[in-house]
Amino acid sequence: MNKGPRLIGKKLEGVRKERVKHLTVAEKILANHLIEDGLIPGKPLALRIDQTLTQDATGTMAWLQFEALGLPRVRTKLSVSYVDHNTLQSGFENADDHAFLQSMAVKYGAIFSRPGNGICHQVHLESFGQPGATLLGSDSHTPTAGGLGMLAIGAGGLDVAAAMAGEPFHLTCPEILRIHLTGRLRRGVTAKDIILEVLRRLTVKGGVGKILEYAGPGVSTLSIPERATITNMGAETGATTSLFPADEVTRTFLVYQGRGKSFRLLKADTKAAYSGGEISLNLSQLVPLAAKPHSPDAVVPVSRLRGIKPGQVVIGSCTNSSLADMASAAGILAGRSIHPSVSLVITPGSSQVLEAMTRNGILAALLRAGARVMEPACGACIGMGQAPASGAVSLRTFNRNFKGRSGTPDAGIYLVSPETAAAAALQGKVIDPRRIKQRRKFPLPRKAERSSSLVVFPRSSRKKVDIIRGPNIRPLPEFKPLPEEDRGRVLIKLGDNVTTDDIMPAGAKILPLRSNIPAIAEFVFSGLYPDFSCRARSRQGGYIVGGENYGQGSSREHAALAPKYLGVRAVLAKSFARIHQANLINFGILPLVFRQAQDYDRIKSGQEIFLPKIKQCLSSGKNLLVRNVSTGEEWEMQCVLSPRQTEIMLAGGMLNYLKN
Ligand code: MIC
Ligand code: SF4
Repeated sequence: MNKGPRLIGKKLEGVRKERVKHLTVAEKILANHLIEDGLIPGKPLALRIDQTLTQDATGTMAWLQFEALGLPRVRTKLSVSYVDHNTLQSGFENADDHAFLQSMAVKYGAIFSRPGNGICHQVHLESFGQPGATLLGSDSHTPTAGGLGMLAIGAGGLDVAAAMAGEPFHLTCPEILRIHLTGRLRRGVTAKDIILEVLRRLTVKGGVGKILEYAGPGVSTLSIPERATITNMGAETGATTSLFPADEVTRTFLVYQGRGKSFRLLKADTKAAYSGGEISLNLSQLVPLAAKPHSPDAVVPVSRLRGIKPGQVVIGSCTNSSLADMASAAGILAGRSIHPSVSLVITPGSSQVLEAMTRNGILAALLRAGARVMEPACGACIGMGQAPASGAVSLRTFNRNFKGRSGTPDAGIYLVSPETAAAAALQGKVIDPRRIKQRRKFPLPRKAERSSSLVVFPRSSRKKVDIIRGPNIRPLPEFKPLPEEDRGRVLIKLGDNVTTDDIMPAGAKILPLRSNIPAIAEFVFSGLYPDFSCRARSRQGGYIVGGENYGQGSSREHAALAPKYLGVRAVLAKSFARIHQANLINFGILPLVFRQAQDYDRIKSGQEIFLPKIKQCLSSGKNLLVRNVSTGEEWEMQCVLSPRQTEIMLAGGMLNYLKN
């Protein structure tokens, strides 16, 4: 394996002189934003954050947390608060959240993107992303902006609140994996197939601890929306982020968006070394791919699914909702009608995309073909409407197909490109989209229309702003510092790759409770174990046991905060997903890692566990002793914390730590 720079010294000056000719794109941005510590893969890193992004489902908590820090204004160069997840207003809750978030943005100097303006990642790409800058977002698909050459990282709401307060973002320094692209995509093969191929090779945990940096001659053949599809869904590998260089294609996109001034050329140095190794991918050899239910890495060629009959096809989500995506679907569907057994749902990514679709005939072509067109929002991707029929197959251009996420527990969700989706909608069965030869070409505008009617910019005057706090906005729960020792029952024992959707399901019924922790806590693990919250309450909390990659998927801190509210004090797992592990620490839940597989086998659900000398072990960096009181067995577990994380744990969570 190609070992990259082990150390970029503590002093940035030293870095610049010594290594300036041999840096990767990611290293260049990291080096420009380092606050302290060196760039040593696996070691702690503190980064200056230029921009933040919050969305409504994670944002209400993030903004409550920011408010609790008592600052008069955000301290970033730019912070945007989006409303895109909870837009289905079937009760007062979501509307309450929207009003709260708008008043918070006005009061604290953030830009507010109103419901209907679009999905945060698509809008951020169009309107705010900047090559070479850093972006921290309370959504796991924040790396979408990496398509523009921005170092964009997903995190829990509390980390984003801290960044809005001007605090650095702390993370473990990732390795950099180079993905070397050669060749050019053939007709009918798309950027979605590139990222599905990356997922097939890396799996849902192959990116953990890494930045995926794209390079090679294939890069210049990809447009920005295509690059953004790839960096968006790189999140499914568990990667810290994904990143493209900023080149002439980037400049053209920014000029198209009327933001040419934001451009800055950014490329890796020829002799740059990649600490995480290299993968080569010849775009010319790719074929249309699909991820089968229920994991984004269950990837097979579309040709192997031939004949499967979907009841539903959905084109949209932050992965594939650009104008080009809409145009390619319309190209297949124009002048034709969808199959009578298919419901076709289209969700454009932003109001800019939707407006352009109305101008150049795409919208008319899709409507005439039989599409149901939704407002620009997350929608079906997060189970906010459009749940498929019982046992149905749904083909979606999304990034996640976890069981039950669609709102229908026994539906089978396949993740595909817009081309594959449109072809299936037409035929009523899965076919290789390359078989559709006749396509209509829609002219794309030379310049994007940038309406700002749905964007509220901060006021310059300091007029008093009242925060609108409807009954759905509940105060933040408070938590006590860590105890010296702890005893409790194992509430649940789980296998590998447990998702945050498993822990804290979303969907139209539960999402509106994101601002109300006592209410949402009732739904922890409700999809898999409906009695979990009762069990946790009756046992005054306890422990969760998990396998590998516990907490993969979303950045939702509710997957830590709600279990914490139910009294969960430690999660014992074989390994953790990055964002979830940080969220556990932020809310004072111990993330304990099994040192050997057989220790996992020593625990059963319901058994009693004792953890002695917790504080002492954490403070001295020692392993924690775990005693299974029910069997008398003892073993040690790791709790790998940076010195700062140790202080956060001891304080009982990040908010206590920051307030102190
Ligand atoms: C998701 O795609 O799972 C979400 C919903 O966007 C989450 C954020 C959330 O749970 O609010 C994410 O990706 O972080
Ligand atoms: Fe929204 Fe889906 Fe993207 Fe999450 S993955 S931000 S729910 S569109």
